[in-house]
Amino acid sequence: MAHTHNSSNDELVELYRMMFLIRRFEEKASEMYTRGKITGFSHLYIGEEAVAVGAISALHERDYVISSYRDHGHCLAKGADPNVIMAELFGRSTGISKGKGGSMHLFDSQLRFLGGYAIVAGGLPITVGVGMALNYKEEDSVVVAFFGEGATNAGAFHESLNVASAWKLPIIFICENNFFAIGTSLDRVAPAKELYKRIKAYNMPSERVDGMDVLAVREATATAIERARDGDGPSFIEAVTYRYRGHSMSDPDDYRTKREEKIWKERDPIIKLAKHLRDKAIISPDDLKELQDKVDAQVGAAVQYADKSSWPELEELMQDIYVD
Ligand SMILES: Cc1ncc(C[n+]2csc(CCOP(=O)(O)OP(=O)(O)O)c2C)c(N)n1
Repeated sequence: MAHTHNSSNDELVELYRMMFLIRRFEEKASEMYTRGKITGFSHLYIGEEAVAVGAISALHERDYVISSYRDHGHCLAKGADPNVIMAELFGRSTGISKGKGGSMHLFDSQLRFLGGYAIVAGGLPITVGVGMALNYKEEDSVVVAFFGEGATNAGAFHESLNVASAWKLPIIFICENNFFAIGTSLDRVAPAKELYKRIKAYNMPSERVDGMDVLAVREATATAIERARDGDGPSFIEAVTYRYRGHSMSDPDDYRTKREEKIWKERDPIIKLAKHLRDKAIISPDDLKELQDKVDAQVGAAVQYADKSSWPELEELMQDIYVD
């Protein structure tokens, strides 16, 4: 693995733990969906964990994160309690959005996790608004926006990048290029397939990184954050990755070959980091097993917590819609 010089052993173990937590959390959520405990839309992040964990690990607590509908991983990486995310997926009042948002609308302003947006590229103009507020208030925070490559063909994407660059807003745009927008491959809709090259037109730094390498993502994000904090404006990172599951729980995923899936799974970021930790004797096999067992117990407890939580009351239906 590349770039280990910037991370201490404890940090490496923490990167592993967080990716493993997201993977296990979503495997469990998928099981609960199949059992009818979770309903509605649900988009799993399995396979893409290194992007959220690498990028968010480079942030301070005071920094902001905005995601798309594929948001469980980003919210966990930003520090949300698995209990409240699972409760949200179950639609319970103890959920992070009081059970009224569901999978695509995780939100916690204190955590500085500002959604969860169901509209493709919908989070981007909001990210620009946050960036403007940060500059206006002269806050020393940055905002990171995550979105899929499908969003890069939306008008809102181009408007957002243009304004962000013209006004030197402290934003890191992270495109999770998993090559498919539902069943539409990037090849069919993009004349320029190396997305990061398109961004040169907005006069901001843009690069492509291996989104299956948590340390590569972390390092690229750290560089972009430094630039944003220095007042030099936004950056764009194209993280090349792959989702192992269908687009959403209702997608049969019949547009990709088994061979392609196998090739990507051989590059799994979690297995790769575990191997690195073991090979370099950063963690003993026993300690690794203990860490994994703890995560499994935590995910099991999240399901219990969600399942015994109450449903939102009918009176709550119209609450939290407008702010005074
Ligand atoms: C404006 C808009 N158009 C269409 C949709 C339906 N839709 C939901 S997800 C999606 C694909 C987006 O793919 P991508 O941006 O690559 O993200 P990924 O799902 O791969 O993470 C589409 C077309 C939508 N939610 N919003």
